[in-house]
Amino acid sequence: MIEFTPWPQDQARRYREAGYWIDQPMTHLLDAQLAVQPDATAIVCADRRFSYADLDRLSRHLAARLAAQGLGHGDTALVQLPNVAEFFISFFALLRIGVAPVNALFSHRRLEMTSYAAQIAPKVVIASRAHELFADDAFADELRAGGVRHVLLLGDDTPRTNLAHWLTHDADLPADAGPTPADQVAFFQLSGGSTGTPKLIPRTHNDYDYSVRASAEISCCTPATRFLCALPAAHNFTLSSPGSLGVFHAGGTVVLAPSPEPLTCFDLIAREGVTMVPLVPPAVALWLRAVEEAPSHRAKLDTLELMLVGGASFAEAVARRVPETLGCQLQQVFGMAEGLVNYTRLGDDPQIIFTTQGRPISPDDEIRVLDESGDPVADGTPGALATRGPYTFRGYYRSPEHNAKAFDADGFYHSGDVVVRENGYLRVVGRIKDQINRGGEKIAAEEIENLLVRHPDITHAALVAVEDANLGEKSCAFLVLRDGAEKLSPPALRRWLIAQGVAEYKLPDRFRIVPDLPLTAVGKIDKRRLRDSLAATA
Ligand code: J2J
Repeated sequence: MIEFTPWPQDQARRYREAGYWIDQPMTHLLDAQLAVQPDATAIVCADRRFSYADLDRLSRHLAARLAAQGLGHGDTALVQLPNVAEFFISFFALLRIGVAPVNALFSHRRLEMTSYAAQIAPKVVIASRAHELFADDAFADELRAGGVRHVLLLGDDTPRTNLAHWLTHDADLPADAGPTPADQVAFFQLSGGSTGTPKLIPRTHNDYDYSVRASAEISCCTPATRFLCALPAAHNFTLSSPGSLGVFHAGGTVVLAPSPEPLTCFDLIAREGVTMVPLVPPAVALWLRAVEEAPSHRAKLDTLELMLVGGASFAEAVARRVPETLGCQLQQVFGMAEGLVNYTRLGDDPQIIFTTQGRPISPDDEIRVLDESGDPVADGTPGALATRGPYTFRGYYRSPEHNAKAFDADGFYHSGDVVVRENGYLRVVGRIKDQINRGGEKIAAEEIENLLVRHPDITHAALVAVEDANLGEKSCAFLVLRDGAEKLSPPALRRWLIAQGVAEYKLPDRFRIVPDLPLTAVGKIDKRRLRDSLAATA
């Protein structure tokens, strides 16, 4: 069994009675489609099409082969795949035999992957030869030496380790293989984080499945939904809000795109009759610009009905251009891999849709907006968001110290967001967590600061957000150098950081060498002053 912090019994009972937790493993979502429309298309991946029956069959083949190797309940997997059908095949295969995956992003590199592996000690790693880490065998060998039993690689030449080989039929699933119980961990989500090591979020079948089913209803997914998955498929937004899983639940089709680059996406939308797409704000800006510069593109978007926008703050003026320029409805989403997801509803007044980030999925999502001393603020006043509910987790994986800070005595998770609540709707107006939101990609300041001070010439480092017209925010590293150190150039610093194996989106966009870092009255680094100093010199 994989450890996690359970919900208190009275709340778990309440969530069952209300019909949120249905005590079914998430694989039920595929089983249901297999029963009613096995031949409907579940996934379009470049020139390949997978029916629900294909998805079921291939995931069973992989599950059976892994089960034959002795993998099952209590085991974990580390998966790193781009937006390809094999991501979903692997996901369902692992769920089928009760192996809990961490789905790393394709942009993650050695540091992130080794941190995840160290935390979960995976028995199997599923990755791609197309990723630099797996282009040769060095990292796979390192993983094996660390206890990983199987490394399966998309695009490998050797049958034994080629993922494609593992998708072929070998034996049927053993009768005693099956998913973990629905109230246990199904898989781990990744936290955007604000701490030194990337944290993992255990998600149970019951809680995640509820968020998926309810989201599919809120976004009106149906068998006719054709969903463009252009953001990383593993991200909580793309996976569950309503995400590919919500679309599978409704019996629709997921069309995979390698990235949100507008021209490729527009062609796919036209070719596949895409109706729904989730995007982060900088991608929306690219799509708007592409259509404004070449209005003939607009015709390719004829079938597009709904664009979901979330992950980072979205300016009202840009929100208003979505229906005007792209000809589809807008739904704002404010969610987090830890749980709580808010949506504007499709029938909401346009003013609500353009100016708020929605209201919670569930009537049982409890929201508190708190002042600095932890007391509730009046509606309309900004405050820190705290929440608990039927799909908001109760603790990061094996992180008692951080959990003691992230949760209060009532089990409310403090997300670090500053929000304003009015009529039940939330607007995200700021942040108290030490994180940079670079166009939806989250960077934990502490992780990069810890890395920077490992440089022999750097004694202190502070990473802060800088406003950016395209990405919303970029990052700036303030550095104090060792006495007598040579001046470090930004390209040299970036090269050094890349050599440390950190994901590229986490590289500071700017560097400032300073004689010292300003401190607050209590002796913490005064990041506000650092940010202000940037604004003053911008
Ligand atoms: C401002 N900030 C937002 C929004 C998230 C759906 C949508 C997004 C995520 C996600 C997700 C925001 N406006 N509309 O998991 O299911 C910032 C907040 C939040 C953090 C969570 C989903 N939507 N944010 O972005 O775990 O700061 O999830 O706490 O990556 O993103 O980040 P993440």
